[in-house]
Order: sequence, then C-alpha cells, then structure tokens
Amino acid sequence: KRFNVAVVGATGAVGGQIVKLLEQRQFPINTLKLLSSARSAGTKIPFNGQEFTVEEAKPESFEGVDIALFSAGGDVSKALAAAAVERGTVCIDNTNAFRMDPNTPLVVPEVNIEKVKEHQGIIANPNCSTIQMVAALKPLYDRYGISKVIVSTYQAVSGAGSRAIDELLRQTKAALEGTDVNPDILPVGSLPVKHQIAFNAIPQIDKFQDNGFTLEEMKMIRETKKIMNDEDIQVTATCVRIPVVYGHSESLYVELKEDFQMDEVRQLLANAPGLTLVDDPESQQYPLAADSAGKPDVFVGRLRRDLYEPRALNMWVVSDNLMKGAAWNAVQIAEYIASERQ
Ligand code: 11C
Repeated sequence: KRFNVAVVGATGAVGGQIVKLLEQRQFPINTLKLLSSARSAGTKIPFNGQEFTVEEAKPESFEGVDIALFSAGGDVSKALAAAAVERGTVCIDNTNAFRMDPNTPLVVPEVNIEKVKEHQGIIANPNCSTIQMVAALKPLYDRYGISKVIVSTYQAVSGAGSRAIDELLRQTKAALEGTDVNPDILPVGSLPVKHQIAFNAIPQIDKFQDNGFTLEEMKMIRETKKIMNDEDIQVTATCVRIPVVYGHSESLYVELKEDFQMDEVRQLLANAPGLTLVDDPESQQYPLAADSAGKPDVFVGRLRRDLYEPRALNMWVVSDNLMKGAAWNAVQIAEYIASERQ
C-alpha cells in the first residue's frame, strides 16, 4: 500500500530533513504535498528526481491525505491539525502544541512505539533534547530502574531554526573581523533582549517559567515522565545554547534503583536499538556533535560510576537534533504507521 503524505513546514530546517528522509527511506508514497506558510509558498523542492512546488497550508490541503508530518511551529499545528484529523489524516506533530495532551501519545520508537496505537488523530514527536536522553535512558531503566536524572545540555543553534544558524555564522565572521555582532534572534526570537551566541554559551533556551526553569528545561522534565510512563522519576535540567550548528550534547547524572556492573551497562547500551556506544578514553574516543551531524543514531560515551553515589552513572549523550531529535523520529513513527496498515 502507498500513502498520500503531506509535510507541513517543508521549507524549514526540520521539514527539509523530513523530505530528504522520506526520499532516502523510499517511504511508500502515492502523492506528496509540501506545505508551508503563505510566505514560503512557491518555493521549489526536489524529491525523487522531480521538482515540487510548496503550497500554502490550508484546512482543505489535507483532503485525501493519509499521513501529515507537521514542523511549522506550534501555532500552525494548533490552527491546522484538527482540520487534518477531521479529514481522516493521521498527524505526526513535531511541535510542543499537543505533547502533554493526555489524549496524544508522545512517542520515541525505541522507548514506547506501542503508544502509537492509542492515537486519536495526532501523535506528538518529543522535543529534540528529550528524545536523545530517553533513548539513552531506556535500556538502563528496563534493567535497573531509574530514580533520578540530572542533565545539563549543550545545544546546537539549529534547534532554534535556520535563522539562528545564519545568525551564528554571521556573528562568528563579524567577531573575527572585529565588527559588531548585533545579536538579533537568540536566545528567544520573540523576546526583546538578545545575546551574542558566537564564542559564547547562553544558559537560556526558550522562555522562563514561574518556577525559574526555562520552557526547554520543563519540556525535558515533563516529557521524560510521560514517555517513560513514570511520574516518579526526578529530573532536573539546565539547558544551554552553544555555538555549534548541528548536534545537541548532554551531560547526564543517572541514579539507578539497583546496583550495576559497568561491563553490563556497556553491553546494554551497545546493544540497544538506535544507540551507538563510543567510549574508549584510552584512544580519546567519545561522542562528538560534529560526528553526529546527518546521522540517525544517539551516541553515548564517557561512562563512569559516580564517585559518591555508587548506584549513579555519569554519561555523555550526543545526537543530531534535526535527525533523531526531530525528522528521523517523526519518519520512524510514519514508517510504523505505514507498516501497521499494510
Ligand atoms: C531547541 N529544543 O534546541 C529546541 C527546539 O519543542 O520542538 C525544539 C522545539 C520543540 O531550541
């Protein structure tokens, strides 16, 4: 069986990756619609040797569409997903719009693919920094249980979209030339205060909440509990933007519920689906953001037992935020839906 597929936000950083992955994976497509805001409509995008013209996304666009992958921002998803669902489209939504809705499954295939079956039209793709963390935690959770996670992130600018990538490149050049870097987008496009990202680290991703955490940090906390189906896991997050283009890196402190042997932990992580263990300190091998770019896997390394809490493990987790963190996770869900309907 072949499917009528729509990509909403096809001109964006994530949408572009989704289109490439649908092509690379030879997704069973009958018709493909590339949709965007009115501003980007008319853009031409190549797919399978043909040129597709991007159309403005409207409620009627979803007539006859089986599967739609949304990555055009939460407002677009809120405005159009219901119209798509009414027309019988299954929506895989990359935004924050429905993630915490109790009727919407929040899915990382390596962790909870079975939740897809409970969907009522929308399946949410988690936040990029959450996806790579839970993928790395899952094998440990299943074997030992997890009581607490303390995570600090080192996040790439591509998480904030194509304009943030342009901003990093422009500022880096300006800083090297000794001219004004003129911060314009980061840390948050819609807030008035801007900070330099070139040669800097900004401890703010998204808006501050009343509790002093940022929305990005709260996403990591809430989404982890929902995906792992465990409200008791204690998660603390500090999210930081760094001048890297692709690939989020995360330092994790993980308290397990049972004693563990390092050899067994290594084996569990090495054998887990979607994970690649890169952990050889002697030859200075560990996961690097630059190596993760364009790859679908989550890379794990720097494994070491904590010095003070013998049931805790420290580790370094890296993944391309536009791939497993967004486009690849969404396409994996689409592939699962397609395989269930064959
Ligand atoms: C970032 N994690 O790196 C954010 C981007 O909720 O899907 C992803 C926003 C989201 O800036």
